[in-house]
Amino acid sequence: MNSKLVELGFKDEALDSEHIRQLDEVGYTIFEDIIHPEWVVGLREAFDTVYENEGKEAGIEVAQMEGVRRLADLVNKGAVFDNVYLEPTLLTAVYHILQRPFKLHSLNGHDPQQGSGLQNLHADTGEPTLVGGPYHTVNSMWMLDDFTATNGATRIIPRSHLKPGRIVDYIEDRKADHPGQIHLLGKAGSVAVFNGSLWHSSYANEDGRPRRTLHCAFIAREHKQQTNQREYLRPATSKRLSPLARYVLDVD
Ligand SMILES: O=C(O)CCC(=O)C(=O)O
Repeated sequence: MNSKLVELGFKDEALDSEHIRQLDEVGYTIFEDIIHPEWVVGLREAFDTVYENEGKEAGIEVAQMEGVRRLADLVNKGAVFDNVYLEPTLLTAVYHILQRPFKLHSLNGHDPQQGSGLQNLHADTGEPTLVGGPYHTVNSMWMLDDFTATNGATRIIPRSHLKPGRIVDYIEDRKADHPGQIHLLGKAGSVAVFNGSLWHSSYANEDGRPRRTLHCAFIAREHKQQTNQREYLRPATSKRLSPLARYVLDVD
């Protein structure tokens, strides 16, 4: 584990061998019941409140998408989000993949509406993939609602983090269904974690049921964050951050 995290009081969680195998060989795993039911309720309420308050501006710090309720910079949008990017199992899995110091890349929200949500398959890492690493990013999907086959659950291509180069070297039409794709299905309260080199995308929500998620992404410390937390840090957030949180956010 990253010695700086440990020095700041972080205690890693032992990951069981099946989660480790999935992360290494398939590129993703799902941790069930990570988000306590009361926290799920609090996160859902905060998601809806931030979206309502921000209106047309929602998500603007990172990206907006037609037909998707997007949110961004959730680090500064409520204390209820503080423990998302410090969740011990998640941080342990992130270190397992990256094998070096890392920081938050961004904390965003994503809820595709009925008939919308289909994205191009993509990797989150700008760098071409080298088989066996080093890898550069890790993403996690915090399921605030059940992720089902019909509400736009994230699609992924298992083992694509083992393909050298870039996705565009392999796929021309990245919106089209891929023969190897599967969906990240899970109950509200689960967190899916995947290697940022794994090809994935949001998918069309057919039944219109809510599919609120938080994207909590991390990046190796030598790279730039998607959201520059130093630039965006609000005084109210700064006041309540622990030294560990400040390090993970890289705000000092
Ligand atoms: O929310 C999802 O299903 C994935 C979204 C995604 O990959 C993105 O917005 O870049």
